[in-house]
Amino acid sequence: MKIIKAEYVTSAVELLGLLKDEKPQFAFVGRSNVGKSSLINALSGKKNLAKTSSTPGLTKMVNYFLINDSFYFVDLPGYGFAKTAHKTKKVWAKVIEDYFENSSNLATVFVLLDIRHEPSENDKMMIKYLILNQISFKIIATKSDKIAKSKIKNYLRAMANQLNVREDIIKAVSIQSKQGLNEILKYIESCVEVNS
Ligand SMILES: Nc1nc2c(ncn2[C@@H]2O[C@H](COP(=O)(O)OP(=O)(O)O)[C@@H](O)[C@H]2O)c(=O)[nH]1
Ligand SMILES: [Mg+2]
Repeated sequence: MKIIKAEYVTSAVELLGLLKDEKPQFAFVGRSNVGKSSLINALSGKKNLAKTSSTPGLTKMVNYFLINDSFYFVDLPGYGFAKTAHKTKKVWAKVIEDYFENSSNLATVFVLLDIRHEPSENDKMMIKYLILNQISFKIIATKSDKIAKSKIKNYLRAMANQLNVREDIIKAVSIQSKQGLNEILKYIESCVEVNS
């Protein structure tokens, strides 16, 4: 699949602003700075579609992008860096849960984790939340260009162990080397075909 059209549609800060539309949605979630906006831009082939870290305000919103007039990329707010004494307390924005609970047309959630870092408690909680709520998800290990090619597989295996998930749902991706981008596009294409 080639993305020939990608346009910003709207942003939401709360439940009321969430988009009501039948087209399938692919959501990108993960802590701030993990590379959500960059990945949306790289997949779309547009440099500034989703604003990257230089525009902090937008990272608190749910941002919708319509792709090829047929599905959405949804850039969700980052988890932030908040450290909490109460480990089990959910620290992600309420609008993230509002989004998951109210988007019946959610095709897949891409959970992004930096390939170099151990999964945080928030990452683990997010994955548990998605499993518990039977929401389809894939894990994306971002910034794979930051480690030696020969080590990527070991990093993915360690991440799968730490998260207690199957290795084959984790894909290494880089916007610099372009690793994994085509594979994600192919996956999205297969989901869109099923949904339409
Ligand atoms: N080296 C490298 N840097 C990346 C990659 N993806 C994102 N970044 C950088 O990571 C920073 C945060 O990216 P951004 O997309 O704004 O993260 P977000 O907060 O999750 O949306 C930016 O400086 C990006 O250039 C990647 O694949 N490789
Ligand atoms: Mg962002």
